[in-house]
Amino acid sequence: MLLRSLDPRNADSADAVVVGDETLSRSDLVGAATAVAERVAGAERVAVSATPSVSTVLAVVGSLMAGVTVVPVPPDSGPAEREHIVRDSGAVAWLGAVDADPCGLPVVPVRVHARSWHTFAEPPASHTALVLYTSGTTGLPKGVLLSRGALAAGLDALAEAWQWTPEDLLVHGLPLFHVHGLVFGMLGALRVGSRVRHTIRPTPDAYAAAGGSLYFGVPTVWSRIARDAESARALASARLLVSGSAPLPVPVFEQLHALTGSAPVERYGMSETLLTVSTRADGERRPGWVGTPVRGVETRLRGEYGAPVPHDGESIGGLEVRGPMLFDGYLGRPDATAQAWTDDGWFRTGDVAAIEGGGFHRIVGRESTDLIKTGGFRVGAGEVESVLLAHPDVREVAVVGVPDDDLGQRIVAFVVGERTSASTLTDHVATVLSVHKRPREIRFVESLPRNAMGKVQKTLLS
Ligand code: MCA
Ligand code: AMP
Repeated sequence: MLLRSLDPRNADSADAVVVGDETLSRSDLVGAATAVAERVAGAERVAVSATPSVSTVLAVVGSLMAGVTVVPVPPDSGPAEREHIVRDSGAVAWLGAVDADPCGLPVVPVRVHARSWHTFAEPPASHTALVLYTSGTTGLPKGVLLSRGALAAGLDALAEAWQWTPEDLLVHGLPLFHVHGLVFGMLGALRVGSRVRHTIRPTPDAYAAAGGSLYFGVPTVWSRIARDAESARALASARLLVSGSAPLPVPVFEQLHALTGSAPVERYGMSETLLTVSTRADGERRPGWVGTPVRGVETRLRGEYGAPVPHDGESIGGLEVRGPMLFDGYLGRPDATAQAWTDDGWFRTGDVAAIEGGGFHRIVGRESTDLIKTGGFRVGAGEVESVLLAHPDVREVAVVGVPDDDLGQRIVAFVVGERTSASTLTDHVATVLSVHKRPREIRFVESLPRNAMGKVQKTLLS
């Protein structure tokens, strides 16, 4: 059973899932999610506007019970991004409320107080549980197909690495439309059987007040906590503080260690691979390093033209992984799917790394400057550039990620064109794409640096 703790034979738990000020006992969750399952059973795929709410949890859990594939949609996505996700995924309905729908799909309500005790047969491990949309370097976001089997293997591997048990109280406030918040942070708790408390936003105050034993955050969350000594000290009683989705700066690691008395656990993952490398609850935690492969995962480094790179802790190469938690491909994109794997069956992460003889990994960066990580969100430069180019005041544009103390990288757009106000252009991006894809800065320039072939040299822009 994918969400093992929801087996009705298990003992109840009064506060199995808390989202903001909404609480579900385990039996509330099973009853209400089964009522959702009864309403959607038979549909192939449904879209969920994944607000941080109990309704989102019920929509996802109910669909998984009924063997219906879920397409989580960022609730702040603009009409063009939303339309792309809905059409590309083939979702046949919205499950739960949605603010605006450019596609006019029917809406199936999620009733928090409905109850059903019907039982559904467990769908096969090969069945697609989730289609998660994620940005590439160019073009529109692609749908990552994650099977039930991949989720189960991925969640068991991280539970083992972190000694995550039903005794834990997991706390986080991450978005429920990405792997980190939804898969690890919600489905993980429901598989392990620990309680989970979602704080709506991942603020230092909310984390400090939640009294968890296990906390998840992206580095931006941890650096904000490290700057708020009182909130950080309140986390001293937690068992594990886990950081991932982007590099955790070494000074933040050290401040957290000093303020809380425990060194954070760093781990590395991707929407396509779930979590593949992590430091362990019972192992070394080294600032700047993300640990060793989790159970079932193998990793290797490859140089240009596929030459092996030694695992000596110094040499860097393209990181390739394989394991039972990998995705099944990009929906409807056989070419992109084929390109993602090597001929001998390893997934190319697109990240550059070094691996020590003992198996410790250091993530050095991305192979392409066109994938930006801002506040832990993955944003394709090409996607933002296309939207800006469609604005009448923009003739040429280059979007880059510039180092930022708070966000890791911040999105900056270099624009050649009419010197319109910067907010006109950022607002334009937010009306088409998600809010976090807005450039933080627009810099108007006379021209973009290009090489002899006419290609923009992004490394000269910062
Ligand atoms: C944001 N704001 C802006 C702009 N962007 N205003 C003007 N121009 C902009 N370009 C607004 C916001 O709407 C917000 O307004 C206010 O500024 C503060 O925004 P921000 O600094 O972004 O803070 P935040 O909204 O608190 O966001 C920081 C965050 C967020 C909470 C850390 O970035 C976040 O939730 N990140 C998590 C991403 C994540 O889960 N990634 C996992 C991917 P207002 O206050 O009015 O709303 S999965 C993954 O990576 C793999 C699998 C893995 O390994 O985990
Ligand atoms: P996403 O698809 O949003 O899951 O983003 C995956 C990418 O996030 C990876 O390819 C890495 O570039 C980055 N990432 C995730 N975890 C870490 C980490 N611990 N350190 C450095 N980069 C990370």
